[in-house]
Order: sequence, then C-alpha cells, then structure tokens
Amino acid sequence: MLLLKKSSLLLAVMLVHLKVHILARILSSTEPVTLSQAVNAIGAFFCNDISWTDGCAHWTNLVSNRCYTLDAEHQDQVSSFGPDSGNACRLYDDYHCSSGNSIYIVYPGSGDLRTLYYDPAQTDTVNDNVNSFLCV
Ligand SMILES: [Ca+2]
Repeated sequence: MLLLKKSSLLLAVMLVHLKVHILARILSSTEPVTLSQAVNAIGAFFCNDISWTDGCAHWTNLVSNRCYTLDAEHQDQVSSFGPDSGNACRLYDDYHCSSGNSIYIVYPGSGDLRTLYYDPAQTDTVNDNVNSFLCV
C-alpha cells in the first residue's frame, strides 16, 4: 500500500514537471506570431492593361473583407487582376462593394479580364469595369 502511494506521488510530481515544461515551451514560442502574420498577409496585384502590363499596382496588408475603392489611376481601367497567393477577392463595378455586379476571383487571378463576365448572360465584361474590391 505504501509503495503504491509513493509511486502515485511520484507520478503526480512528474505530471506537474511535464505541465510546467509544456507551458514554458508555449510561452517562449514565436510560432503563434508567425502564423498570425501569415494569415493576415492579404494582397492584390492589378494592372490597367492585359497580361499584367501598364499602370500596375500591388496593394498589400489589406484587411480581410474590407472594401477598397480603386484610386483614380485605376478606376474603370483595370484589365489584369490577381489576388496574392492564398487570397481570393470579389471585384465590383461600383465604388463601395455594394452593387449587384460582382465576381469572385482566386489566386492567381486573370491577366485578361475581357474573358470574365459579371453576368451569366455574358454581356457585361469585367474588363475596364472594376471600381472596388474586397479580399479574404
Ligand atoms: Ca484597361
């Protein structure tokens, strides 16, 4: 009986040491910060001409699901649009991500928005017709 109690006590002490060791590893680890930064790395690359040329811009550190209105240089002119690796964006023809005309586009995007249409009837192309977008 005494032997059993001693071994139980020893086991309890070992468990406490193990918990302290695991806690110390978690607290000293930098992994959660690295993971958080990776998740938040949202960006999009777009250009005013097809094949990723003319008036290109790379907007980075975007907030997930926040609407971004294009600047004057790109409004109604973008012909190539690509979310960064791991990202997806919804493009809108209005300025505030609120109209009925929108299209979901995933990495690597499209170097020719003339091939994408806002509507199923395929009359309203996305080319030169983007004014705002949001990404996740
Ligand atoms: Ca264009």
